[in-house]
Amino acid sequence: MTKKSVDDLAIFGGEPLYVEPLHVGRPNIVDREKFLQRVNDLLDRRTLTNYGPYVQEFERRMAELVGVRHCIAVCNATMGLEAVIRALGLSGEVIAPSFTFIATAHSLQIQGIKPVFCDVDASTHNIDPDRIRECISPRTTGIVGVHVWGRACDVRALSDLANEYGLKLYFDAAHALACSYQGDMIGSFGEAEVFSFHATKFVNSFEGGMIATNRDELAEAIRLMINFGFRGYDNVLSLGTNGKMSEVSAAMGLTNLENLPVIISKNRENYENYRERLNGFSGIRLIAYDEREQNNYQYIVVEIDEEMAGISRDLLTQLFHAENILVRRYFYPGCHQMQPYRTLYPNAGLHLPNTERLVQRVMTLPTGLSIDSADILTIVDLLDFILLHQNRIRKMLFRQSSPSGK
Ligand code: T4K
Repeated sequence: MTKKSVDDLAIFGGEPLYVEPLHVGRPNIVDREKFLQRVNDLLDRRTLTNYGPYVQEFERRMAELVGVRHCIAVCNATMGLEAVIRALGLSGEVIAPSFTFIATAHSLQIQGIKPVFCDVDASTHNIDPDRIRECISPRTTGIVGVHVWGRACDVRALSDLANEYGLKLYFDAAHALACSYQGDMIGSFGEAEVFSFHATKFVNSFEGGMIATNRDELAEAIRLMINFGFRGYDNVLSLGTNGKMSEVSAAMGLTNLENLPVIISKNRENYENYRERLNGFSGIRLIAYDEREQNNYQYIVVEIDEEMAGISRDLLTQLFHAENILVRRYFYPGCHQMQPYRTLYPNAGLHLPNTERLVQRVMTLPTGLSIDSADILTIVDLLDFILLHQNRIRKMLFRQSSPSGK
């Protein structure tokens, strides 16, 4: 630990612990040689997009991994969600969590469908099936579950509810590649599930997404939709858009997918390292992964209990950022507090007590291939130092902010 006194903290003018920022979602880049070889191949072939061989291989490998009949590669997960929503014929209202990345809600609203925000379970962070019924109205056509942090939703309870009310159920599985629910791989549940391969995800294709489904007709409709509705040359069968994944993205995705075990093993090592070191910190709780399931461990998520820890998540974030350790407040402030939802549904927060509480408590910490045990030690030591000296830190911050400097 390099901080000897509170004055050494970067927020008070000390040297930041890191010169280059330490990120939560630094892209994992593995086997550069293999990737570049694939880039050379695709350049030689001059097939850059439009369902080329790498996209086909990527889809095939994903379908094998997930155990579904169809995997459809798309340019990003947001486009994937939009295509699923449209192909399912959803309209009116769809029940969605607010504790998620904004794309879950936007992919509905942009198609004129109201996301009706449902509260999450305080311990799983996932949509709470017990709160779904109160969100159902005559306009409800669907439910979207998000497997937040890769921890599976209560799929069974959600499926039962969807069946009972005749609603379509689909999943935003952006975080959940290579994770399982009761032993079965995520990707095979509901009507469809959508994975993300954004640069910040543990397996990336620069930008990219994959729709997984066992429904033949749905897959067919989505394939048409993401390719302008084309079936062969000069033959457009339906309304569509351009949601295709490029070959270079698929080359990156394939290369990273081949190295999935290496990345997961590093994520797990980091997770266990954090768990060991954070053990015993009052008011700081690292979320647990169910070890009976398959997990990708791509997020290191802590909940800060301000009363117990004595310090708020936001002050901690500020102190870490000053040190160039860019911890994140995912998913602050919650979709319902972002536009256009904040204006459209100003009272949504009244029904979301767990969400409101979580967005004030959650902090995600750096992990991935670029983080090693020395970084984790530095991060946890800094946390320890801050907690120990929090009273003095607050006093100094107060003095800094008061005009007289006293
Ligand atoms: N559903 C859920 C539940 C999601 O979490 C997401 C995406 C989606 C749907 C939509 O998937 P996509 O349509 O994106 O495929 C990031 C990602 O941009 C976003 O994809 C992700 N969720 C979300 C959880 O995190 P931010 O706000 O953290 O900012 P971003 O992308 O700038 O990345 C954070 C840091 O990582 C940067 O400060 C710098 C570093 N970074 C980032 C990129 C892109 C790099 O070092 N290199 C890079 O190339 O959103």
